[in-house]
Order: sequence, then C-alpha cells, then structure tokens
Amino acid sequence: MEGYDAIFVFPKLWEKEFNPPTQPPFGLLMCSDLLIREEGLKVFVYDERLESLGMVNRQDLIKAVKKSDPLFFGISTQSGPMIENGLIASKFFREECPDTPIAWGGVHPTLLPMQTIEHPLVDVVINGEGELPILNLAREMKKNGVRRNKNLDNIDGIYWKDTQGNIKVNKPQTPVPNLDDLNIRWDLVNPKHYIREIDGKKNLSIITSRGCPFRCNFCYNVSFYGARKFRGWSAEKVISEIKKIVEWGVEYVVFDDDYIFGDPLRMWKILDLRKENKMDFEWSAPIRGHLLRDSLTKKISDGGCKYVTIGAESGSSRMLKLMDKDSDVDAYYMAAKNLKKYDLAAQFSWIFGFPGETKEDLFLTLKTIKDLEDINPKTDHIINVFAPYPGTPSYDMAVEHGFEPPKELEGWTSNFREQCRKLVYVKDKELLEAIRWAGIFRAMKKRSKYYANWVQPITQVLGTISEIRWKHDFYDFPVEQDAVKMGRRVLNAVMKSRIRVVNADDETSLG
Ligand code: B12
Ligand code: SF4
Repeated sequence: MEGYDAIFVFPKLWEKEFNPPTQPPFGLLMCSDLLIREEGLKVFVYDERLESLGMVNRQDLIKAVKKSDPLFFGISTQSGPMIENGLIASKFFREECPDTPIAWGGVHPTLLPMQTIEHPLVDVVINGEGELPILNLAREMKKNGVRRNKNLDNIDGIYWKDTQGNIKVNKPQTPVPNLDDLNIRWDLVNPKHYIREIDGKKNLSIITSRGCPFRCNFCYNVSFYGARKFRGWSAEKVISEIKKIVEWGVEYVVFDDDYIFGDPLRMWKILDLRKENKMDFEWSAPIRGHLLRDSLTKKISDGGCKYVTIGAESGSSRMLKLMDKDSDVDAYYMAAKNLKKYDLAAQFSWIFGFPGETKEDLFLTLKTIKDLEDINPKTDHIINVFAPYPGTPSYDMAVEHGFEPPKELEGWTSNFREQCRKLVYVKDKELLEAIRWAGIFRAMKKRSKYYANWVQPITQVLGTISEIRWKHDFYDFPVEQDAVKMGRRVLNAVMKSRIRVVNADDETSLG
C-alpha cells in the first residue's frame, strides 16, 4: 500500500452506531477536493461511525498511518462525543508521527477555537470553512518540510502554536468565492455505505448550500457563516450532482442544507431543471413554517417533495421572540393544514428548556404539538432540550442564567441531550425530561421499522407507555426512561475504560 499525503478522521458520535448514517462526512469530502485537484495529494478519509457497523475496518486506518508520512492529520468534529473520539485518534497520530501537525476543524473548533487550540493534541485549528486554510497548510508543509509548530503566519483562518507553544491567531480567511468550484469527493468513501433503503426507496443526503438568511439565536450559523449569509451551488450544479447519485440507484434525496430555501429563486430553478431533465427523484428538506402557504406547498409537492422538516421550537409566541425566531405559532398551524392538503409528511422539532421558559410556555408547546397532530397525523415531533452551544447568542443568555460552560475541550464531550439536570436555569427539570423522553419513545415507535430488528420490539413497548403518558399528561414514575439511561451508562462506561487505556499510554489504543 502506498502512503497518503493527508489523513482525515470523522470520529464516531456514539460508542456504537445502530443504524448506518445517510450523510458522509461532507466537510472532509469537500476539503479534500482542492487538495486532490490543486496539489495532486493522496487523501485518506476514515469515517469512524461505520466501524461498529462492520463497514470499515480500523486496521485500515492504522495501516494507512503506519505506511504514510503525511503532511498533516485532520479531525472533524461537532460539539459532543466526537471530541473524545477525536482526541483518541489524535493521540495515536501523535505517537506514530510526533512531528506531523494535527489540525482540527468543524463546527466545534470554529465556535471555540481558543479552547480547542489550547489542547496539547491540537496543533492547528481551522476557523470556519476548511478548503482554503487546509490547502495552504498542505502547501506550506510540502514546500518547507513537515514540522509541527512551524511558522504558519501566512495562512488565513487558522489558530496555531509556535515552537514555544504560544498561541497565534491569524486573520480571518476569505471563503471560496464560488461554491461551484467545490465538489463532494464521493470517490474517497464508498457511497453505498450511506445509501439507505427507507419505505422501499433508496435515500441519500446531499448538501448544496452554506449559511442561512435567518438569525435564530441558538443556531451556529450566526457565528459560523455570519448572520443572514447564504450561498450555494448554482441550480445547474445541484442538478448535475444529483444526476451523479441517481446513477447509483438513489431515488430519494435528503437535502441536508441548513436552509435550502435561503435563495428561493435558486430553489425554483432546481425544481424547473428537475422537470426539464425529466428527473423523478423524490426529496425532503428543511423549510420555515411560514413559507408553507397553499401555493408554495403545492409547488414543492408537484416538484417531488415528500417530507419537510420544520424547526418550530416553541408553541409560545413569547419564547419564539426570545429566540429571535422571526416566526409565529400561527405559521405552524397553516403549515400543518397545507401539508395535509397536499399529502406531505413533516417533522416539527421543538426546543424545551430555553432560558426564561416557564411551565406555561412548556404546556403551550405541548398543546400545539397535540393540535398539529390532530390537524395532520402525518407529522412527527422531535423534542430537544436546549443545548447552549458556544458561540451563539443564546449561549450568552444561558451563561447569564447561571450555566457554567466546560473549561476544557474534553468537557464538551458529554452529550448535552443527556445533561438536562445540569442546566441550572431549567425549572421543572424532571417534568421536562419526562416529556422529552416520552416524545422520543413516541417518535421511535412511529419510526420503528427504521431500527435494527432487535430494537423494534423495545420501541413498541416504550412507545406504547409514552403514548398513554402523552394522552393523559401523566409524567410521574418514568421507569422506561431510567432503563434507557442505564443502557447508555453501560455504553459510556465502555467508552471511558477505552480512554483510560489510551491515557495509560497503551500503544494498541487505536486497535
Ligand atoms: C449532517 C449533520 C449531522 C449528522 C452528522 C454527519 C455529518 N456528516 O456531519 C448527524 C445526523 C449524525 C448529526 C447529528 C447531530 N447534530 Co448535526 N448536523 C449536520 C449538518 C446538517 C450538516 C453537516 C455537514 O455536513 N455540513 C456541511 C459541511 C460542508 O460543513 P462542515 O461539516 O461544517 O465542514 C466545513 C468546515 O466546518 C470545515 N471542516 C469541518 N471539519 C473539518 C476538519 C478539518 C481537518 C478541516 C481542515 C476542516 C474541517 O471545512 C468544511 C468545509 O468548509 C449540520 C448543519 C450544517 N449545515 O453544517 C448539523 C450540525 C453540525 N449538527 C448539530 C447538532 C446540534 C447535532 C445534534 C446534537 C442534533 C441533535 N439534537 O440530535 C446531533 C449530535 C451530534 C454529536 N456531535 O453528537 C449542530 C452542531 C452544533 C455544534 N456546536 O456542534 C449543527 C451545526 C446544526 C445546527 N444548525 O445547529 N448532524
Ligand atoms: S432558520 Fe434554521 S438554519 Fe436558519 S438560523 Fe434559524 S435554526 Fe439556523
């Protein structure tokens, strides 16, 4: 096996994945594009999520590292358990190639660049979009030899450490001006690993744009891409990329953009081109509730849309204002009616536990959910507990309300969704957790067929108990919740024991 010039890892999100993901690590596949086309580099992308599903083998990563003398290693991470897994991989890289820089990029390092670069296993932080900074890092290493802590003053958009360990903050980068110049390098993964058959149709995700014209104050967008900034592939490029995946048998495209309707004219052109090219792929996408007027709902339904996801957040107008949602609850009722009229299914997601939320707000949201289900039974409702992610305006609100953020990178590993009790400003914690779990189990029961065979009966039992709770607003004695948490704790304990092995300097840590 020949060596690689660049080795990237997309760490797993959980200790064990139960379902194959439908999204490849898009960020890494796009960063790799310029490395390959501009510099002719040989790139290895390892998606750790596929490991416990038996689709990739850790030995391949180990072999790749041992046989290579790369220009850098790269880790991509969101906030959450990916951080811990990213550190495990970084430790292995440091041991194998002590003088090769380890670069971290992605949402979390961008939102908290200083805390990330302070970690001894991180040499460079990519702040924001990665394509140009990582290309320039590769060029620098190629030109003057691979060395950790070498002078990187001339690379925009990074944080780095010099030979004395001083942290340097370079000026912000200018992102790639024309996104049409960037491709998703599907050739670096096996696309089949991400194609999932759901309801007899082959599904695959794609991302066609970046940013969002809205300003919801809990969303990473405001800090990552800049408030209200939206750009995307041209409609022609979107269609040609979809043609590519349709050739692999994909019949249903999941648009995983933050907000694909950010430029409505572009979206209409995509739908026109779909028609002109006689393409019949079906699709789902996120949309704002207020857009779903009669005419627009008809238009997307005629254009192949089958499912939309709506970040509804709250059934309380007061809370929506606090979140800068720029939307009102009426819009959700309108959306549910029009979606029913054109036979579209939808997922509404809700945030519980936002700073300042009262019990009254919480029950307003519950009532809204029940109303929407009555109007349109083809709606799923996902309840999330608000996670104060760094770098967002609502994070500052949470801190004002007494939230104590982790002081070190590792601290962000704990999955916030399990951390409701730690959110000091959340009143009625037990009630909120019980409602959230009931919501999760109900949704799982509805989507039972998407889970592994052995999980399905569990979802049926838990879902049935939750439906009874939901109907009668009875949330005491949450035994089913405790059982699931215990299962999670066992998995987490397995994970912790692995980390102890790593910390004890065991060379087989990655094996
Ligand atoms: C797909 C997706 C997922 C997938 C993950 C697979 C994947 N491929 O990322 C799944 C479904 C598993 C997932 C789960 C969750 N997600 Co998610 N997800 C996304 C989504 C929609 C797309 C990610 C993506 O591919 N983006 C497109 C690429 C091009 O952008 P990118 O990844 O940021 O990469 C660019 C740069 O960041 C950088 N870069 C990234 N990595 C690296 C590495 C190196 C070395 C370099 C040089 C550069 C670099 O360069 C890339 C190109 O410019 C984003 C929203 C978004 N549009 O980004 C949310 C998002 C990342 N998810 C988010 C959240 C909150 C979650 C969940 C907690 C949701 C939930 N409540 O369940 C969970 C749990 C995540 C966890 N860490 O445990 C938040 C992240 C907040 C945060 N602080 O991390 C986001 C931003 C959504 C949002 N609007 O809030 N998610
Ligand atoms: S509409 Fe969605 S993507 Fe846009 S800012 Fe609000 S939460 Fe973020």
